[in-house]
Amino acid sequence: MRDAAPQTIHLKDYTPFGFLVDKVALSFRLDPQATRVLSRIAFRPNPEAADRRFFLHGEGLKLIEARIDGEKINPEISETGLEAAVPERPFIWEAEVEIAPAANTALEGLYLSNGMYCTQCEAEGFRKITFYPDRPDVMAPFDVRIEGDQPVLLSNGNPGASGAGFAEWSDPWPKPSYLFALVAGDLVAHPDRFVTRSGREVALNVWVRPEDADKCAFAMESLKKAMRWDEEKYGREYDLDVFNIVAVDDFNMGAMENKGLNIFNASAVLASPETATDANFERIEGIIAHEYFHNWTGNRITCRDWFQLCLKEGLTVFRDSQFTADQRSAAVKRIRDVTLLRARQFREDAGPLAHPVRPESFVEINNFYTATVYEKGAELVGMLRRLVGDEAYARALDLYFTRHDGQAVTIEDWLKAFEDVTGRDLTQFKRWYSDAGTPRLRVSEDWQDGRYTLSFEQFTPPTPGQDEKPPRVIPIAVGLLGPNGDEVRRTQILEMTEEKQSFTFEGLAARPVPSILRDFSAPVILERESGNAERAFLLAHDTDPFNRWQAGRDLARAALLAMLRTGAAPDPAYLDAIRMLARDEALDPAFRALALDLPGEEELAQALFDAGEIPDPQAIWEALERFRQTRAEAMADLARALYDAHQVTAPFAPNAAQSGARSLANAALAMITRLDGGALARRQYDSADNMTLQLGAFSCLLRTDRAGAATRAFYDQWRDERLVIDKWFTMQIVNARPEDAAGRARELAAHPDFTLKTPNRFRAVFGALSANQAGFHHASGKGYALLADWLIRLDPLNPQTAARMCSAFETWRRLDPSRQKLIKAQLERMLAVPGLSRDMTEMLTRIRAA
Ligand code: 0A1
Ligand code: ZN
Repeated sequence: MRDAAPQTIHLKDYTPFGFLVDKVALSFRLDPQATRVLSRIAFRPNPEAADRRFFLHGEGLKLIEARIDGEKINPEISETGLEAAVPERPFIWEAEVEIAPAANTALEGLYLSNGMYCTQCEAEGFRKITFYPDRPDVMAPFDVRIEGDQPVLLSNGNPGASGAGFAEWSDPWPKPSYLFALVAGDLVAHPDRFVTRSGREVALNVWVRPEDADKCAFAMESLKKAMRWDEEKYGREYDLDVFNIVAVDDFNMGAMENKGLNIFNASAVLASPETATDANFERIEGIIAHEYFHNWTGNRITCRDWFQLCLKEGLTVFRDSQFTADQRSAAVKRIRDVTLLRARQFREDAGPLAHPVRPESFVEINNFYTATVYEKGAELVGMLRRLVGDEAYARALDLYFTRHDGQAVTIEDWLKAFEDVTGRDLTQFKRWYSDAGTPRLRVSEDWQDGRYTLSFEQFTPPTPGQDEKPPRVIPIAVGLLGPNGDEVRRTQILEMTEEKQSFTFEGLAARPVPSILRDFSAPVILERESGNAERAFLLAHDTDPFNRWQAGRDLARAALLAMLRTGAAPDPAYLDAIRMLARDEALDPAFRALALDLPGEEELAQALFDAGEIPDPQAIWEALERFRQTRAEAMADLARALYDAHQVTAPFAPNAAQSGARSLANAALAMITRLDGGALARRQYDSADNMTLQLGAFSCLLRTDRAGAATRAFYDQWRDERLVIDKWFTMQIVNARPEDAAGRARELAAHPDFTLKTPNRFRAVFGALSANQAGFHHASGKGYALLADWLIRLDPLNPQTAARMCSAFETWRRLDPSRQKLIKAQLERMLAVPGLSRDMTEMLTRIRAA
């Protein structure tokens, strides 16, 4: 049976559930085809609720028996749940249901991954396990008993009795059902311990398949760092006797913060120097921290309803970014975050899928785990912190934690904590949560008699369902530099609240050069006419590392746009400036590597579109190629010197210093490969003792005539390491020439190692295809057709992952009529598939409506 007729859920319709839950007791008898789940739930009427209808969610469940206070009943069952008549007093609900984990390919609810039982309940997966009020504002303590012949049986909370074939768990902290978890399998532990600052001893474990036991140490170290950091920076301690992390191969997302039992996509936890890149290590550290931080921001204090998702996600992303900034380099982290925000969130905000950080309606909540909710949500927390200051931010968080511990709350509650601590009125700030779209900030300046005036004008383009956008509060961090490069005004936050507003600086000896939106103080698009001379000046002198990087980026972008518009050659101003920067030994190698990164195809396409032009993905790719080739030639000697100077001789460590050196060396290698045909890359490939260098060399070789041999060698070496084989799939497609990308993806989807069952593998091929912009948007339309074919195949098995990948089509309206027509045809074709999931239907309908 496929999904019921799609229904739109609205924020404004929220009502509390008619009953409170005092206790949940679950008992599982595991079996691949017929798992039995017994539930015993203590309900009592909710005095705050008007509606006493007793409806329990439930999907795909076979009800064996249901009882109220021991009396058998015959509830009315529909596709989405059941309804029963219940007493007007506390009562005990009991139900026994049967489910089939082996048949669950959607990876939501209880499923099997490589013979291991595991669960994913966020957002609405618990209803596929048993009948329950599956909504985040219903919180209860859970006791769980698992019966099965697997050696390891895990659930949330603290361990209780266990013996041959069974284990009991008890979670004293009231939690919503989306945080429930169960794992059963043949697993080994990588154990450790942590003593909290109040002296509580916590047993820590990373559970993996036996063959992965050597890839857990880094995750464990990251976990301990995160636990300490949350105590030191937020005063938050862990609250159970155990903390378990489990790695699973088949998982729709990165990881999940289930109380005391985090379940991770294997790619977000397993790492060894030979198999994981520096970027993988950094991602693992960040995700481990993210899930751990949810223990307070998400679990102890959770969301009233799914519209409030950003309450836990925006805040937790903000916290994990702070953590990474503290562990590594704050500047590098900020640059990476903003690059991602612009590539994903700005793109989302500018297209048919644009939605507010707190959406007002949805059909399928799984479609709203987006860059807007997560990344823009985190930016809003950062802006709040800037506006109130660090000290008030800390007090507001303390108030939020004490006031709402154990509750399911809203964005209003969150903002109220800030209002109460600071006395500020945050009504206008709240627009950031309700209004979609990226504000544009136009800047002009004036210099007269020692008075320097910056004038700003804000404007947010319309987004689906929202035409009018009143002005927002925008914290604009500004510093001023004097003509000799000295900073004459330190960073200050200009608080813009009007549509147009000016700020004047007095008493300056000479006309300054402004550094605007330092540290990217607000998620806006800055529109400013400034020349290359000024950009080069800021690149050389700005004290704000983010804006220094931005100046280089602006130079490159202006040069690339000029090439695209006039066929000009790459601008020598850029080449001079970048040579100087690359050579500057005072600068962190990681920063220099980031400065060598060019604006991506997405950024250039959107810039052209914003200027009223039609971006041609092929032309953009060609311009970037030409630019890279010219730059490689202009930097030939320097590239070799950089390469030699950044060879790491110390034993491998995935820390910021070594990974910075390796990324600069790999950036240099990419330039050198354009000139030496891959000779040096081949040497690096052969001698590499870690995946960062091996993969860096491999991706270079893929662009040379040594590609075939390298591809075979890489596969032969790594055929038994599934996470490395994912990279092998991806690399071949992202490095393919535009005309070859779809063909390569088609071949790889026919490879015996390809499977629809593992989202990582599906994304390794089709995520890579959509990342190869010129390849995906090849004028023939073959990229579009191929992706549509495979989404149609994936949808019946895993609608969630299929739906997420529809966003590859979200930019269609900015393309030329011919490509638009090709995409439209694929959208129609997919929408016409009988029984298409609610997930895909919602995504495709929204995209098509553009
Ligand atoms: N809450 C998790 C992400 C997550 C969301 C949904 C999932 O299944 C639909 C799985 C994980 C996080 O923020 O890490
Ligand atoms: Zn999260």
